[in-house]
Amino acid sequence: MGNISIKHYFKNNGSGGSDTSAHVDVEEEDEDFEPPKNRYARRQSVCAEAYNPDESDDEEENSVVYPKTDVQRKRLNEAVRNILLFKNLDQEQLNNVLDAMFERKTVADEHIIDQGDDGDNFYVIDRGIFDIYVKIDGVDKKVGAYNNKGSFGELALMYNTPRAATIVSNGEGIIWGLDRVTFRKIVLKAAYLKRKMHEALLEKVPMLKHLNEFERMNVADALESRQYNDGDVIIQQGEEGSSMFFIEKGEVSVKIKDDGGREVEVTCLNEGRYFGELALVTHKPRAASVYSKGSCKVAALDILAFERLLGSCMEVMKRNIGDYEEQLSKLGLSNRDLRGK
Ligand code: 1OR
Repeated sequence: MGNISIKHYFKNNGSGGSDTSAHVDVEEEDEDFEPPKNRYARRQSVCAEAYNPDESDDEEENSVVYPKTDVQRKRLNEAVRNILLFKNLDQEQLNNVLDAMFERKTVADEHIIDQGDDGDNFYVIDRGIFDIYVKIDGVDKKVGAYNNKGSFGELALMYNTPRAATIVSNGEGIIWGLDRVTFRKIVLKAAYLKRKMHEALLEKVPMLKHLNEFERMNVADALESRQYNDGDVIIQQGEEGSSMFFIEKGEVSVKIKDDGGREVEVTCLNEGRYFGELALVTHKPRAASVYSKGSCKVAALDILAFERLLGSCMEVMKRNIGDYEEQLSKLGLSNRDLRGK
């Protein structure tokens, strides 16, 4: 068990050429990743050439398409399912990326990447064990291994730096490669645009006004967009809470069951408003159900990121419980206990 943390630096496109490097922490949860058991197990901070889509020289080149059988496509879909960097892609972008990926069978002791080389491809693991070596005092030391899932090779492509580690196939395996140009043109650009969009959304949220730029950026990167259609349930009253939500587009309806079990609309929320924080603050079941009104798009922040990144907003959120209680009382539902321990 373990996780890989990679700090990304994107360049802010300030019009006056100001270079305020943005900083974000992307985490890829990978249950089968064995973390290195030494001082290098700590979070990595990588500060190198920043990504700036306006300066991207890769734009005009078209991606190659590697035809795949249905079986290959299925395996590839499965392999990329939990790759965090791909979560920012819309369906068309994902299809283009999958088209451009090529299958590579590996044999025992094959070096997929050598530390110090230039970056060519990003790799997603289909199956097999891949050992990670890093030069320490000039000697290759094994610092971890990927076990049948995960991805590697993104750092050199993101920052135009030499490969930071050596990756060796431990036995036979299968990986899917994605060339540098397509990786930068589609994957990196989508991650950059997602951050910008979510930062703009978070700036509109008064509760977050005392987060500094760096904190807001980390929240922006932790958000995951979700699309809902009219009537879809986003939150079900009584369930355990695992995320809070910021409304990116559209409206939601918040409903509470009255004492007869009938649902009563207590409020409607629109763009820039948030919901779903109460259960995360109080550690009690969801106090209301939330439905999409028409189509809506929300940005979800999971409970772990919530606790890690929004600690400083907790007091504001606790104070808001008073407002909820007031609303309930107006609806004659004041017997509800919203507050947790
Ligand atoms: P890359 O393009 O630099 C080597 O090519 C890849 O190995 C790298 O991207 C990462 O995807 C992957 N430090 C640096 N790169 C690592 C590490 C790592 N682990 C996996 N890669 N570690 C720090 C060791 C000093 C291990 C951290 C858990």
